Amino acid sequence: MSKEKYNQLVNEGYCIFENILSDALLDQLRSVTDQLCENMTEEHKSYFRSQGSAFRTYEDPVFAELISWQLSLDALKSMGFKDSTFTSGYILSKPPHSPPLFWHYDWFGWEDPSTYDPRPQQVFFMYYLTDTTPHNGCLRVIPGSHYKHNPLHDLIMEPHAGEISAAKDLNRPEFSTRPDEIDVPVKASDLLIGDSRLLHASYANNSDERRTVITLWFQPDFCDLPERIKAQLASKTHPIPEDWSPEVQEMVRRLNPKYDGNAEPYGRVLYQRKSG
Ligand SMILES: O=C(O)CCC(=O)C(=O)O
Repeated sequence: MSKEKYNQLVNEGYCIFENILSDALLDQLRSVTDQLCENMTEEHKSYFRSQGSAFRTYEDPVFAELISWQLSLDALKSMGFKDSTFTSGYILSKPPHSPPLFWHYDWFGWEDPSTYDPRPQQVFFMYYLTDTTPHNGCLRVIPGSHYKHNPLHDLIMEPHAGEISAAKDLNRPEFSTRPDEIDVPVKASDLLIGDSRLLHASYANNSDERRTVITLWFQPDFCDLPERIKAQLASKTHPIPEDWSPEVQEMVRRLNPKYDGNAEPYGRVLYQRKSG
C-alpha cells in the first residue's frame, strides 16, 4: 500500500504519482485539446478568462481512455481505496500570457458533518499536458485547508462565480498571494491527486505556450459516503455521449456511481465554518 501517498493526501490534501501516462496518450490528448481550443468562441474565452477554458471531457472518445486509465485507478487502489467512481471532467487550457486561476475549492456538500473528516469524499485527478512551473501556471495549494479552517475561506466569494471566472478584478482576494501557499509543479506524465475541498489556484501563464490541464472527478470510496452525498454525486454525473461506440461508453459507464436509494441530494452548499 502507498502509505506515504495516502498520508500526504489525507493530511496535506494532495499527492503525486509520477510517470503514469504514456507518451502516445499524451500526444493524442494534446492534439485533441489544441484543436478544441483553436475553435473556442470569443464568448467562451472571455467568460472563462481565469480558467482559460472549461470544456467537458466528453468532446472526444480519447477521454474514455484517460478516465479508465488503469495505472491511475491502481494508484487509488494502492492507497487502500476500494470502490472508486467517476462523475465528470473538464479541460482547462490557459493560452500563452493569460491571468492566474482564482483560489477556490470544488466541494459542495459542506452541510454534511462528514465533510470535516480529513479523509477525502471526492478527489481530482489532474493531468497537465506540459511540464509545469510557476512561470507557465503550475498549481498552488494551501496544505491542510481541505478540512481545517483557513482565513482565506472568509475572504473568497462563491467559487466559479462569473465575475471571478472572467478575471475582471485581479485585486480580489481570490487572486491574492497567501502566506501559507505552496507550489505544486509536475511533469506532463504525472498524476496529481487532490481533495476536492482543498483551497487551490494556479499561477498566470507567462510563457509563449498553451498550458492545458485535464481535471477528472473521482470518489475514492463511494460506497462509504453518506446517503445524501451519494445522491448528490450520482445526480451530477455527466451523461456519456450517445454517439460513442457501446464499448467506449462502457469504459466510462462501469465507473459511474450508481445510487438507487431515496435520499434527497444535497443542493449546492458552500463552505461554512464547522460549528461547535
Ligand atoms: O488550472 C489549473 O491549474 C487548476 C485547475 C483547477 O483548479 C480545477 O480544475 O479545479
